[in-house]
Amino acid sequence: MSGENCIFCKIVAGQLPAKKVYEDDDILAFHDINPWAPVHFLMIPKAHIPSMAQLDESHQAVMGKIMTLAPSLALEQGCRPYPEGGFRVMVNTGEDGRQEVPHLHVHVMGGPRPWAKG
Ligand code: DGP
Repeated sequence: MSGENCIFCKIVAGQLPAKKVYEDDDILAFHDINPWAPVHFLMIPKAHIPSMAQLDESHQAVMGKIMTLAPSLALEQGCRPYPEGGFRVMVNTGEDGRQEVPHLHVHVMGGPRPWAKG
């Protein structure tokens, strides 16, 4: 399942380049092209889900995988350990949520402050 003209589906398909952080059959993580923080990567389901607003029970496993993997990837990518360090997780959803790319993605941001944004 892939969204026509979806840039993140194109990254999943290898049609657009990305600096990958993690990949398995269900999910992909890659560096954000416009980082807000010293560490800033995105975690996405490979299947095209437009946003968090479309989630239902069938997505519990893939979303659970993303949320439980995020802490170890954050540490691997250079976030400092909790509680002095930690990270910020953000899922922008829809126009009011300032979502720009209509393929569900979880931002994971961290590293020493100050950050460029956020
Ligand atoms: P959002 O506002 O939550 O939809 O943020 C989308 C993010 O996706 C934004 O921080 C920039 C990032 N982004 C957009 N296009 C690309 C791309 O082609 N490659 C990568 N790596 N990131 C992208």
